[in-house]
Amino acid sequence: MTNAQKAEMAARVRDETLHAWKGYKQYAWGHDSLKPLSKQPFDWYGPGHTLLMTPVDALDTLILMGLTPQADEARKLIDSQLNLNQDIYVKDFEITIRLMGSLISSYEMTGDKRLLELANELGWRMLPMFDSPTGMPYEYVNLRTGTVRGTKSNPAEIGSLLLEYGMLARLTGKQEYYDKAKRAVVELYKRRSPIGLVGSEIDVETGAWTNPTAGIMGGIDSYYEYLLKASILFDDKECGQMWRSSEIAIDKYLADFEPDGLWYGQADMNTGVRTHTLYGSLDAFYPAVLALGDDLERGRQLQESSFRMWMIAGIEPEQLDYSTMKVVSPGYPLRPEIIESTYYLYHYTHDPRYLAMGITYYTSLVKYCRTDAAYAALEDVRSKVKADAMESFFFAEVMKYLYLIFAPESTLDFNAVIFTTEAHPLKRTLGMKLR
Ligand code: DMJ
Repeated sequence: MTNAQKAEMAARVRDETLHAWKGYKQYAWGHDSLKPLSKQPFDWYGPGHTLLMTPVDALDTLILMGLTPQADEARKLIDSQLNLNQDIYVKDFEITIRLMGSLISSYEMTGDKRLLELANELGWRMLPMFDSPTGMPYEYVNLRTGTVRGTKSNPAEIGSLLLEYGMLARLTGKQEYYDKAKRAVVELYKRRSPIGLVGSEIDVETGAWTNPTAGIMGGIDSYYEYLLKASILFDDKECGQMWRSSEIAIDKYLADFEPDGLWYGQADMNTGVRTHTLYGSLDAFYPAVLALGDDLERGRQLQESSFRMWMIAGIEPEQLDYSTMKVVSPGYPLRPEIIESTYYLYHYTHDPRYLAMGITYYTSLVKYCRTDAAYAALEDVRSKVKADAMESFFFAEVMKYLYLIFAPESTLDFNAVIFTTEAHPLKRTLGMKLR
């Protein structure tokens, strides 16, 4: 592709983002998200309890795309209306990655101090979640009272708070944020099996595993991602060591070399015996992690498998059994991971194959998910029947990564940031280091 062709693709992605944003604005302004088929607003925690999930999660994408009037209107709404003092039990993982991550990255991009104030308020309101006997967070915390719920959690939800809380510690000088999020990761890592794997569910009060299935799938995924990324963002040697030892166990027990290519399946965390051969849209984050962690060749191989998954139905299913190539979970909730990995691989290789993949994703999204109001998830990628949902990560991740594949590299200096698991870029250098 010539630079002019890439610029045209980037402009198309921006136009489609604007299309979806206009739908949100027209039908769901001031609410968490838009239901794109019924054109109704949706609030995660019930009517009257908005946390402005879409405008907050979308804000740094709007800024990066140069959609300045839209970014300004979103920022005004957030600055004046985001009310965190609500009697609701929120899921700490989702609120951290979607809200805190974007408030911090958007603060870094705009210098708007109100955004940092809100991130800090969210931080202290959620801090009681770490007050379990093990230091691993409960699953839910009440934003007004600080009371907690949910003793069963998983590695992703326990281990994917450190980038956001660590940056908040840096920006506010409150070391406690870093220490509590770091302790949660270390406590989880300490409970890995003798062969170095973690399971998919753990009791945060007793520290006992309640599901021993290991994998890189949803529920575990971003725990591994954050070990590597925290080691880079905070120059945290202990996280680096935890990542390297985990990567060895992942390679040994979860990687699966089939005749048609490389996949990652599931195994018992204690024995390493293969239990399932499932791979899905969430697993497709891993090529990006491999590339960032210097295993570009393996990242490229796995990306080919992810792309094969996408091509089965012309848009990816939530899960397939790679031993039979049968779809076992047919939905497509507008997931971004495969696009994220494509962006990383294009950045590192400049191989036009990844631009071609980007065009394929764009074409499929427009063909199967676009509605007159916005973009919709799919109930079933085989029938292409739509679902009445548009998650905020459509703005935060899908459109951002798609745009960055084609936009000039000067749009965002890849090497100057670490992307959170929700695609919020955090600045790598602040001239100040935590221990
Ligand atoms: C996002 O909220 C994040 O990427 C998370 O790590 C996994 N799930 C969604 C996107 O699929």
